[in-house]
Amino acid sequence: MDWQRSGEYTDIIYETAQGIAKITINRPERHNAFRPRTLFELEQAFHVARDDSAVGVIILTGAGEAAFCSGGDQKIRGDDGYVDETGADPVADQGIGRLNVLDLQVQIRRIPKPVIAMVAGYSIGGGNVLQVCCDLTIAADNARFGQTGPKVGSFDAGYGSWLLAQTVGLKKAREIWYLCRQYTAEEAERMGMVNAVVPLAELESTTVAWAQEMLEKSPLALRMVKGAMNTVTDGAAGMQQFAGDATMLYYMSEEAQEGREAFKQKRAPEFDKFPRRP
Ligand code: 2NE
Repeated sequence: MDWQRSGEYTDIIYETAQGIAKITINRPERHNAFRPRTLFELEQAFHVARDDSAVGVIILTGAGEAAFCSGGDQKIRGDDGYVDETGADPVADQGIGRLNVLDLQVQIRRIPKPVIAMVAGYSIGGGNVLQVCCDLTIAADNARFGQTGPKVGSFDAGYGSWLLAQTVGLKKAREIWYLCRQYTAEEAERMGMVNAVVPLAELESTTVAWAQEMLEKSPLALRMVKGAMNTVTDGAAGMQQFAGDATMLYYMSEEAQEGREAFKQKRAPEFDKFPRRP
């Protein structure tokens, strides 16, 4: 793939090629642990990918072969969240403790395009929660999955526990969180936490092939199916997302456009010409 790099980032890399956006967490010296700045940049990159109508599928990955992501950067963890060094960035660095990975999890869940986690090496702690939030996961055979929260004085009692339980079942999710063990890629596949395991050398080509297969499908159909998977469990927020999609589709109909045109032309709308469907 001839990846084209764009954007000004320090902690991530944003690239696109042939309808795919690839977002790479680029802190390999810390096994791609994230700090607030990393998450602000990831949010920005996902926003760019969402807005780009040429992009149909998004890949989230980590730099290097040793880690996808090792969660929150414990070396900059303060007493009320993760704190960037002061001075480097006027927004991220205010000495304020943040847990802004939670915003990213919601963003991945709501973005109306499939997101694939491409996992080589460690997928640990908050990093594993991120891959759980992605629509699909392709793992290299060197991948290792696990939660560490109760070992390092942390937990993710939101998507990190509930969505994991929905994905692998309650008993297994409890085991993963209570024991803080690591699991191989094959074990993760058996428990339904990843879709496929491939040799490390084939990780990107396989992930791209899965993305290309989805790019051949109807974008609106994929959008609606993704939304539908979340509607029931996301309550009012899920309904609001689905209703927003329904509104978008209605706006695209001649019936809705007749209402708009009638208003602009200062006349009564002629809705009679549209069928009242059974
Ligand atoms: C991932 C793991 C198991 C790898 O172990 P190993 O032995 O292969 O590598 P090593 O030497 O531990 O790591 C390599 C370098 O990366 C740093 C290490 O400190 C080391 O650098 P040096 O100290 O040698 O300079 N590194 C790795 N992970 C880091 C991290 N998360 N923060 C800062 N530096 C990190 C092993 O490294 C490990 O267990 N890492 C910690 C995993 C972890 O506990 N993550 C946080 C969970 S809590 C969380 O993510 C969270 C949440 O629960 C709720 C909200 C938000 C976040």
